[in-house]
Amino acid sequence: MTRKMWGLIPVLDCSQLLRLCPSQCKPCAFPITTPDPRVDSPQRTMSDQAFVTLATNDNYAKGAMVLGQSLRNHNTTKKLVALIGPHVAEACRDVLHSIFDEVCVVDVVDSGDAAHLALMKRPDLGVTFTKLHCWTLTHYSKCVFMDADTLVLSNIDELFEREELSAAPDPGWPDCFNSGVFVFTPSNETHEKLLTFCGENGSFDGGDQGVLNSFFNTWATADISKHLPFIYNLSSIAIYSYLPAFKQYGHDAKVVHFLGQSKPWHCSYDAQKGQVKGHSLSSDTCHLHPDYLLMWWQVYAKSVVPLLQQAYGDTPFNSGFVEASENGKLHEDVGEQPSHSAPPPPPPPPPQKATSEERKQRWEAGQIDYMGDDSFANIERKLDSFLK
Ligand SMILES: [Mn+2]
Repeated sequence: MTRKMWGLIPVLDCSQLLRLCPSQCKPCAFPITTPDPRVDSPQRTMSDQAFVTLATNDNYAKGAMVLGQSLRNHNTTKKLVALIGPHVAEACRDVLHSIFDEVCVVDVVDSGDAAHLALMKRPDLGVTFTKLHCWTLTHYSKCVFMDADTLVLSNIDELFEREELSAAPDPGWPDCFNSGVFVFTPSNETHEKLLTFCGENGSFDGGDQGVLNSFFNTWATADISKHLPFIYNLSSIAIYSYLPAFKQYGHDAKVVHFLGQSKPWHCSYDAQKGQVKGHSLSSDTCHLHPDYLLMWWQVYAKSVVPLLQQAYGDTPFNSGFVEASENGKLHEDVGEQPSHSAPPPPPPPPPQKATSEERKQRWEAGQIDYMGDDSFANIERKLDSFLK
């Protein structure tokens, strides 16, 4: 099989291989780039390919709604599929149905199949097994998986020109790919292999990214065309670790990934002022880039909240909005504690005025003062003075 043959020369990409081929055998390389004949007609291609996301609870469902809406806003021609866990509320499912073409409930615990067997061996990997379920969407010829904490900033349908498994480097360990955005080919065979692999080897990071990197373990070296540019999975954490690069290339970003513990839905939003507020006055969410955070909330406020209001009817739900009450003060609509109309106060100051050396040491130890000295605005100002 041609596939196997190419597998023996893993360090070369397609164009390098083509250069090595004598002209008469050039057609041999075609299987790599020629699309499957079944997907020749554009009509067929449209229904044959899908963006897929996953929501295991109502919060991630909100993320999935914003992601789906952002794909629609940028006129994708692909189908949209949401995999959901059994605990997602009925009203959220209704909203997902109005944004996505297909909503599939995945209950690995109840499935009684190979996935369930694998889960019994590794109960810690429940969400991972749910995510791996995307490989069973065999009525699509190719899919792009996107985490529910991603946001699309422009049309990215060109990703479907890539082959399995294409993904962008992880900012923390760039020889691993980040599994928040990846191109894959649905296949029951691959799904079974992944489950077996998972049951036998577990995951080195406790999640799907560890499993997928161990399984697709030639990603870092075999084929550069499977390395998606970083702009298809720009994590807000990476912005701070290499800010000059962000200033240089950030405006090309196509997908933002709100990686890490704090998510956009942990904040609240003042719709009147169009401002995002940190959750419970913590500085936790401050590493999320303010512009992208605002974009997420704008999509959510404009397109998702009306659908949620319709779906929930008279039942109260947490919209995440802060509203002006009669006395003119702001309060969160279902929040436990009132938020202040003034911006959150900075964290307690360090014992004495930190010298530039001390600040550098703290930065390198990961103690970043997002609200104060190391705030985005301050770093930007400093950079601008260097780059002038
Ligand atoms: Mn994520």
